[in-house]
Amino acid sequence: MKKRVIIYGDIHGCLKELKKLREKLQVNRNDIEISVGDFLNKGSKSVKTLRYIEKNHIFSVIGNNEEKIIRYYYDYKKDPQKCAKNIRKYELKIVKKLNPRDIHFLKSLPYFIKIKNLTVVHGGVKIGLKLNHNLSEQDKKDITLIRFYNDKFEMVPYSDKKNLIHFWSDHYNGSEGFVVFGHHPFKKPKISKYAIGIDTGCVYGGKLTAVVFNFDKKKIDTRHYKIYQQKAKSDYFAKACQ
Ligand SMILES: [Mn+2]
Repeated sequence: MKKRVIIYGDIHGCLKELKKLREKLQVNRNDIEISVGDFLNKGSKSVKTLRYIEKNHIFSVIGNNEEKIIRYYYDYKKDPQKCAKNIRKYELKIVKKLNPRDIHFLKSLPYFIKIKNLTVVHGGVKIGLKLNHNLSEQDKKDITLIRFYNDKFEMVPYSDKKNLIHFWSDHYNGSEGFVVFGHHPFKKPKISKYAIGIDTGCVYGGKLTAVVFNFDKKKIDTRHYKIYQQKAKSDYFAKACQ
């Protein structure tokens, strides 16, 4: 049987859509499945999704939402009342449900996964960044949070709306392989020369996207991939915010 590498965009607790997409893909034991991170928070089935991912041996890199929930878990343990006041209701619900095993799983997630010439990260790869095992705290932040550069090619926070000039993947030169990423929701997968963004906003009522590569012993053919999508049943985030 042919081996595939299947990569899922931001799931954000949309477990129903993940299961439907896996059915469409007819996932089998020869496949390697990877999530780009942000498989929890904002949607309705965060903790169930976490346990489903672990149980089904789906690999994942860490997203900014996993990092945030880990942080809140310890804040809550330290001072439940203060934490409850400072975080969102739907985040508090998740934090209260997590057990030590869940936290152990979240803390074990890497910042990048490389399979030959294919690289998976949550946000992206900043110009000049080398993905190795000596990442600084700043590198880790950049990997999970990068979206845009300003006109001087400096990373800018997403709130700095007037300086969101260049999207990172349009200027990435392939130095760390072909990158599959999530984090920034697009209407359609964001296709650049050496990268593809596959967060298509499932939790906002968009779609859950998977990109599929054929896995060859020598190399992954990154020019020929297939996209599979599952439409969201509803705008889960809007519901969570009510
Ligand atoms: Mn996300």
